[in-house]
Amino acid sequence: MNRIFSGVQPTGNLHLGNYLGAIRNWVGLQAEYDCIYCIVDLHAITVWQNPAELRAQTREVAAAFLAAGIDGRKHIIFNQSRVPGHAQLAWICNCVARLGWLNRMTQFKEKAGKDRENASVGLYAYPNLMAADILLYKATHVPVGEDQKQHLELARDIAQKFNADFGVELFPLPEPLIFGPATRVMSLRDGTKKMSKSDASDYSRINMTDDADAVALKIRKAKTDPQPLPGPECLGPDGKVAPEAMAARPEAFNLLGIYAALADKDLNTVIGEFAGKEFSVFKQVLTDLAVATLGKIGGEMKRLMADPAEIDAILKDGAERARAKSAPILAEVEEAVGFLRV
Ligand code: AQP
Repeated sequence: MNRIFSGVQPTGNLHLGNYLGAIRNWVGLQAEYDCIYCIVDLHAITVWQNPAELRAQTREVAAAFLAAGIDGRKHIIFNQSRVPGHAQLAWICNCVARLGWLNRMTQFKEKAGKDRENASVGLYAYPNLMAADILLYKATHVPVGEDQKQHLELARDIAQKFNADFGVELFPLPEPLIFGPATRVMSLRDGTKKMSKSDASDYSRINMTDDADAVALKIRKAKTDPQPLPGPECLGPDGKVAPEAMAARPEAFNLLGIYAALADKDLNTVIGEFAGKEFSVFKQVLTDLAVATLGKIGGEMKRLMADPAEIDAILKDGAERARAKSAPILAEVEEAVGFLRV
């Protein structure tokens, strides 16, 4: 059976982008794949995390997985630091990957910003750890948002170079799985920036645990423009929204994209449905749909987090099974590299 690996960082404020761009899609993959869903706490500490909050945030992500419908008994849910193989294989990936490859990673440039010299070495080497996460289980498919495509390419390059350097066919080349209309959910305050956990403004995102009033308020305050909603005239000859139309009204298309994803409809259908309508009307419909979808999940997350015993048991069991699955693969890697294993 093909195997999925994917992860979410426990960096707090899980939001609609994490849900529509990742977690929701992962739920649907369970029927077809052997799934390993990881709370990547080693990745999280590449930027400063308050230790007490990190623990709570780790449980929050586990709660989101479970509440969204991931089956932690049939598949695997665990936190990365419980399986030392991730760090061990990451070191080997550090020695396989080339500096030039990492220098091209756009996410490091964005996250390190102008203060590059002060960024952690971990943030720079982050893509190598991500490669190790995937390769440690010989995952064949990785569901990723647009923003992670470059890192997955790097994981493929590392797998290929490892196989070539050591003359083995050890790692399969992992394939990306990219999903529908809400692959990239943008900030509610600025349609050109992605919705993000670390945005200073809570009004930029809808959190998975926001209650109905908070969701309504954030959608009401979401940035728009003075024109009514766009219609089919915004579509280009290829039937997709023309790039100029998108660039001219990023907030409008972001909200339409969110609606399409929540309603499980094609973006063009949604554009046809709301063509020429006022934002006030559309925002009310969007609010009702967002509350109906997220309300149930957020409620279940709060229930699980109130008594973490259930979450902790799932994580403990998941980590044990992840260690068991990864151990023979790590042994094969060590054998290929030439580590003496007495
Ligand atoms: N805005 C988004 N739209 C669609 N998908 C998104 N993802 C994140 N933001 C969006 C997807 O969620 C998964 C988990 O992301 P992550 O925890 O690894 O961190 P990230 O991509 O760095 O997410 P954030 O929310 O922007 O966190 P910060 O602010 O900490 O950097 C991934 O599959 C990601 O694609």
